[in-house]
Amino acid sequence: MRPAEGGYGHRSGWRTMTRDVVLERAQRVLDANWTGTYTVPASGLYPHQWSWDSAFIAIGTRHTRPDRARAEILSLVPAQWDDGRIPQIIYNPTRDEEYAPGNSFWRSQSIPGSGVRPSAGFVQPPNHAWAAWLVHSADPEGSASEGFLEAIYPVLVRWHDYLAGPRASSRNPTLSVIKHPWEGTDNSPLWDDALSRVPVESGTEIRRPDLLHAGHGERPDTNEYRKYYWLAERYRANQCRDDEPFAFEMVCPLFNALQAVSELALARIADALGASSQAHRDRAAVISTALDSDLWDDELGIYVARDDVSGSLVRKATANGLAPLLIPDAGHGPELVATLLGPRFLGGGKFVPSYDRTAADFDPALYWRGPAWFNLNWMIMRAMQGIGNVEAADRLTPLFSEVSAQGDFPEYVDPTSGEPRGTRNFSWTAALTIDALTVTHLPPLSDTTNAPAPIGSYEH
Ligand code: 2M8
Repeated sequence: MRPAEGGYGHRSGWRTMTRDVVLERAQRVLDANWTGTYTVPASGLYPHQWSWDSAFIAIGTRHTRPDRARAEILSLVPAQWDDGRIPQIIYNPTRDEEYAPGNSFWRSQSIPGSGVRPSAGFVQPPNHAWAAWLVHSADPEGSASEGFLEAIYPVLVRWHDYLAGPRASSRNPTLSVIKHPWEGTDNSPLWDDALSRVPVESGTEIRRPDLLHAGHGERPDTNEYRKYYWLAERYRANQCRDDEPFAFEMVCPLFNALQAVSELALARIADALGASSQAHRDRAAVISTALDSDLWDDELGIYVARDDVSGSLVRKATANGLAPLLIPDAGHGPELVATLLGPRFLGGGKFVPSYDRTAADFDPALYWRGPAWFNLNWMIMRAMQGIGNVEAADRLTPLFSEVSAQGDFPEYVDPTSGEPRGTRNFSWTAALTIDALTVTHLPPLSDTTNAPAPIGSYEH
C-alpha cells in the first residue's frame, strides 16, 4: 500500500509503521515470490532464479524460514557447471517468453559441461559462501540435521576455484574479472569506457519486457542492450569458455571484495566441518592486498575498477568501491570511511548512492548510475557496525525500518528522497529488511564468540 501524500521520509506514515508490520509485509513479499524451491527476485520483471539475489534472499529468510533459506542456497547446486561456475540466471523454461535473454538465447544444455538446469553462461558476484555461513549460523541445529554445510561446502569451493582459475585477471591473477555488465551492477559508469569499444549492434532482436515494470528513465536504454547482447552473443559463440581473451574483462572492487569475504566464510565453514581452513584465509588476505595494490585510488579515496583489456584504471567513485569496507582489517579503512561520509556519498544526502553524487552524469533514478540499492546499503551498514561506527550505520537504518516498506519494497530508491524506483515487491529488499530489523550486527567472520544481539523494538 502506497502512502497517500507527503515527501518520502517526512510523512506521518513513516512513524506509525511498527517493526512488526514492516516484518510481516516483508515476509509476505518473500512468500509470494517463493516458487517452492527458490525465490524469484520479482514476480513480474524477473521470473527466474538469479544467483546473487538468492544469496541475499537467504540472508533474510534465515531468520524466519531457515529451512527455506537452506533450500534456496542448495537449489543453486544442480545448476553448477563442470568448471565450477554458479550461473547468473537459472531458468524456469515455462516462463521463457517473460524475460530476455531467456533460455532460448543461451541454450545452455547444448553447451558441454553446463549444469543440469538450464542457465545463462555468465556469473554474478560471489556472496554465496557468506550467505551459506550466515544461514548456518542462524539455525546450527537444523543445518546440522540436514547436513547443510557438508552438502554446500564442496560446491562453493569449486565455485571459488573457478573464479581464481578461469576468471583470474591476466594482469594480476589474484583478482578475478567480470566478463559482462550483467555480472552484477549492470549499467554502472565503471563499464562505460570498456563499452565504448563495443558496437551498437547485435544479431538478436532486442525485446524490452523490463520497460513494462519500471518507470521512464529507470533502466538502461536500447542501445546499451544492443551492446550487452553483442557481448553475450560472442561469449555464447565460444560456448562460454574463458580460454581466450574477451572483449570485456573488468576487475570490479565489489566482486573481489565479496570474493574475499566469502573466502573468510569458507574458512569458517571448513572449521565447522573439521576441514583445513588456512588456504581460504590466505586467499582472502591476498585478494585484500591486491585490492590495495591494484585498485586503490588515493586521490578519490576509494577503490576503483580496472579495465583488464586496456590495463587502465577507471577513476570513478561508485558504491562498488566502498565494498572493501566489508573485509575485516582492510587497508585504507579510515580513508574509505571518510569518503563514505563525504560529499560523494552520505555527506550529500540520506542514503548511499550507487554512484558519486558530485559526478556530472550522476542520475538519482537510473539503475546503477545513482539510485540507492538496498543490498549495497545493507553491506555498508553491516560494515560500519562491524567496525563499531554506530553513527554511520544508524544513518542507513531508516532505509530498512521505513523506506523499504513505505515504497512497497522497491528495487532501488532515490538516494536523497527515498522515493521508490524500479520494480516493487523486490525480494532482496524485503529479505535484507528482515535481516536489518532482526539482528543488530553480523557475527564477525574472524571471531567465534560475538553473537549478534536481536533487535527488540523499533519505535519511531
Ligand atoms: C538486474 O540485472 C538483470 C540482469 O541480470 C537485468 O537488468 O535484467 C541487476 O540488478 C542484477 O544485479 C540482479 O541480480 C538482477 C535480478 O534482480 O536484476
